[in-house]
Amino acid sequence: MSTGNNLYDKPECPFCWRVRMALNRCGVVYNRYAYDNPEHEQAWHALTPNKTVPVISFDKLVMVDSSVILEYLNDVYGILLPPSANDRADARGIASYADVRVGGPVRELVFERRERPPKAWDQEAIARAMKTWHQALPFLEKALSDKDYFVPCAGIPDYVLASRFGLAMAYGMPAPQSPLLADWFDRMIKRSEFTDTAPAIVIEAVTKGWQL
Ligand SMILES: N[C@@H](CCC(=O)N[C@@H](CS)C(=O)NCC(=O)O)C(=O)O
Repeated sequence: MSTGNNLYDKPECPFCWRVRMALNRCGVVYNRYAYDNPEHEQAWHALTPNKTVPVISFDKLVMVDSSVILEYLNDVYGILLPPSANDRADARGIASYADVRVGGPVRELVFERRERPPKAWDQEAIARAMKTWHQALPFLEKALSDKDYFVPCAGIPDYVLASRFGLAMAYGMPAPQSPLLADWFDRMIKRSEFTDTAPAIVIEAVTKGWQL
């Protein structure tokens, strides 16, 4: 294991990707290791009681949960959440909703389609995921309202939702039936912290755009 800042991750994990976006935005330089690379697996394993990714070590400080890492980065750099306690509470509520209500159906779709031939897909499960996805979006549309981002200049809730939207797009979730959210995502995909850190499958999907 190298000294300094080390991130153990896997490219397509939405929890890892949001952390990469935040690290990029905060200008943190780090070594990135695939957690299942035999050269690094032992170091990763020794650091985490959870045996999940992302795991980050900033010298002696080790963090094993993406929410903890994001909050820490905001504590240090102060640019990922708004300054007022009330606005931060709103932002955390949006991030939590996005993870559960949008993340759930996207995860279901990804698990159904990833590395499986279309013949093996459970079409009922896919239809259910797509329905739940559409049902989850109006709350977020209302929360975004006329703002460009969920927090000024984009931050934690934007990265949490963008990690879910990016994978949704890559795995063929239908386009959001919300011009406000579609415009928000268009803004997100132009940001360097998104393009510099997105999984290859998302970059490929972004060049094609949402399929209807
Ligand atoms: N609450 C954790 C969840 C992390 C998580 O579930 N990561 C998944 C990958 S997306 C994982 O490591 N699963 C175990 C594995 O892939 O072996 C966090 O936010 O960091």
